[in-house]
Amino acid sequence: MLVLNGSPLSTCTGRVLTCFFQMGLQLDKDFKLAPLGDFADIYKPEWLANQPFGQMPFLIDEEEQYVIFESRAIIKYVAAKIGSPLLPKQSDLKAYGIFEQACSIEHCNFDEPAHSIAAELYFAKFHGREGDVALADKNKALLAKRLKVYDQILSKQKYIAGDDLTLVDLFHLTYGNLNVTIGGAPALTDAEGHPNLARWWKEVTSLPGWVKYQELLPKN
Ligand SMILES: N[C@@H](CCC(=O)N[C@@H](CS)C(=O)NCC(=O)O)C(=O)O
Repeated sequence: MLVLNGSPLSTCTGRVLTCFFQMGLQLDKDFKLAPLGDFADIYKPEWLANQPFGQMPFLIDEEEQYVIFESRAIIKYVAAKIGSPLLPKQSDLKAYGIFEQACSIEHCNFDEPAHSIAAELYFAKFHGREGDVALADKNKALLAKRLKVYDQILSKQKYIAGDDLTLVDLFHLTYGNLNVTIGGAPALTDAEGHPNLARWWKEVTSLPGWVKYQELLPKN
């Protein structure tokens, strides 16, 4: 059994759940979710033994007696294990190369500012501090500039890694959605100013994996 340790409320655990569902994995049949008792659990020695940075999620593959952390690595590991077509094969050199390029784009050009905006405008209050609005504004401007490049890329291809949907498209969902909600990334839904980006965003937010993940979240 694959056991995912983390909270569905966390964006990184949500990224894994979204991709698991999109790959056709079923909760409690193909994998289990081991939710946290308390958020502070991630700082305890038992957690740190599996995720030494004190973050969620991590995955235990009981069959292989193997532990892996980092949401994107967990997803790629499981995709390779089950042979998901959402992960290009290394033998398809060009598809593999552009997929890895897209993974770096997502992590460095998208997630970095998107994460920082969310940290200031949303997560700060959970850590008992005021969000730094000036820092959020700086990152909003940076993300806006980068999303213009996304719009150009998506004018030439359907998805971030070419004309086929891959896992990297789904990697964007949790932080993208949170940023749409808090006003961090208006370009994602701006069909007039960013038609290609908005077309892509509309499509990826309609994917069954994302819809199924949303169903796990509290309604409000
Ligand atoms: N790059 C890691 C980031 C993990 C991460 O930052 N997780 C957050 C929840 S989304 C967390 O555990 N934060 C608690 C903390 O850093 O104190 C991944 O993708 O798994």
